Amino acid sequence: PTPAGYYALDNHSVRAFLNGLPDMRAKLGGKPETWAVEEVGDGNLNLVFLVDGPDGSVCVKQSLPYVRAAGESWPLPLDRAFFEQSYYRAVGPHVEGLAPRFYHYQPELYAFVMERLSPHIILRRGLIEGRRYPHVAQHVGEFAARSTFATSDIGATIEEKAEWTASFAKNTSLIRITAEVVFSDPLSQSPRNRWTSPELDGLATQFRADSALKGAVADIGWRFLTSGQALIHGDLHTGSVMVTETDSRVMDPEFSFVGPIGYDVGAFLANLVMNYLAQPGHATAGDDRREQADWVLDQVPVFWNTFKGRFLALWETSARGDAYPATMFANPADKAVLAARREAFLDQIFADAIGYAGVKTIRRIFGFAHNIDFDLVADPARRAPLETKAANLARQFLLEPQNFRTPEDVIAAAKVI
Ligand code: ADP
Ligand code: SR1
Ligand code: MG
Ligand code: MG
Ligand code: MG
Repeated sequence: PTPAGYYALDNHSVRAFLNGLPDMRAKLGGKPETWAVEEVGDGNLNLVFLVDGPDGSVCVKQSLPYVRAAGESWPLPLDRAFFEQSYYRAVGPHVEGLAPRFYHYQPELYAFVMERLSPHIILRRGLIEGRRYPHVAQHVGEFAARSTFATSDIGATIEEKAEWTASFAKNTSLIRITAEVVFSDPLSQSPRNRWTSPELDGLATQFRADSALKGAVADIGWRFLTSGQALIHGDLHTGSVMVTETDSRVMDPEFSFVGPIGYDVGAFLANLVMNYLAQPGHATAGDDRREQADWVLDQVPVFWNTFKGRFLALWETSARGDAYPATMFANPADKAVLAARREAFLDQIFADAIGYAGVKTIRRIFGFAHNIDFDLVADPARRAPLETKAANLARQFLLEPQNFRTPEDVIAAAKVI
C-alpha cells in the first residue's frame, strides 16, 4: 500500500495538480483543459510529464512505488523524489544555469515541478546520433566541481555538512540500489544481470571468476559507502545531462547522498569512454564515426581539467570549511605545502574516479541497467566486440590503476583496447 494522499499522476490528474498551484497555473497560462500533456519518462525509475500551456511550460517528475524498468515485481519506496528535490535546493544556488530551475515539491504525491528543458535532448542520445556539443564537457566539469566543493568540508562548515550528511543518509533505498546494481550484482550470479548472449557468455564467466577484479571492486565499494566527502549527484552519466548546442543542464539527482567526489567524476568519464567505444556500432555508409569518436574521447581531458581548475579556484577564493583551515597555513612558507596538498587531493580524486569508472562500465555490460550507447547497436555480432572492449578497459582501470594518472592515459588506453 502507498501512503495516504499518494496516487500515480496521469495526463488528466497532472493538470488538476498543476491547476491547484497558483504559481504554476500562472506560468502555464490559459485553461487546464488546453494544456498539452505528455508522459516522456524513459529512465529506469520514475514518471516524467511535460506540460505546455499558452504562456509557458513545466516538467513534473513523480516517484512510482516500484522500479519502472522492472515493473511492480521490484517495489521501491517513494521517497527518492524527496531526495531529488532536496539536492536541487541544496546545490541549486551553486550551479545556476547548469541544472533545471526548481519550482515546487508536493510531499504526499512524491512529485516535484521543475523547468521544462526545451529544445534540450539527452546528451547520450545526441552523442549516439553523431552530434557534438562544444561546451558540454566544460559545463559538466563546472557542475561537478561547484556542487561538490560547496558541500564539502572545504567549502562548507561542519554544521552545514552535518545537515546534508544526516538527511541524505536516509536515501537508503537508492544507495542500496547502487551498492547492489552497480557494485555487487555484475560480478555475482544475480537474476537481475543480463549481457549480450551467447556472444559475451565466456567473458561474463571470466569476469565472475576473476578474484583480483572482485577484490578491487569490493575495496572501492567500501570506499563508496564510507567516504562522506561531499553531497554528490550519485548518477552523473550522460543520460543525466540535457543539452543544446550552447546550454547544458545536469538533472536526475535522485541518487544523491554525502559520498565520494570521485563517484560523480568517474560516472561522467566512464560514460564518455563508453560512448567513444560504441561509436563504430553507429557507423553508416556515409559516416564511419571516427571523427565523432575522437571528439567524444577528447572531452575526457576537457571535463577533468575544468573540474580540477574550478575546484582549485574555489579552494583559493571560497574556502569557508573546517578542513585545511587557512589559519593553520598562515605563514608565507606554508603556501607551497598547501598548494602541494591541493594537487595531491585532486590526484586522489582522479584515482578514485578511475576506479569508479571501471565499476560503472562493468555494470553497463553485465548488470541490470545497460546503456543505449551499446543497446542501440541492434546486431549482437556488431555490439559484442564493442562491449568486450569496454569491459576489458574497465578491468584495466581496476587492476592497473598505476597506468591511469591523467586523462591522457585514459585516451591512450581507450585507443588501443
Ligand atoms: P529517471 O529518474 O526515471 O531516470 P529522468 O529524470 O532521467 O528520469 O527523466 C526521464 C526523461 O524525462 C529524460 O530522459 C528526459 O527525456 C525527460 N526529462 C526529465 N526531466 C526533464 C526536464 N526538466 N525537461 C524536459 N525533459 C525532461
Ligand atoms: C534499478 S535502477 C538502475 C539504474 O538506473 C538509474 O539511472 C541508476 O543508474 C541505477 O543504477
Ligand atoms: Mg534518468
Ligand atoms: Mg533517475
Ligand atoms: Mg553509471
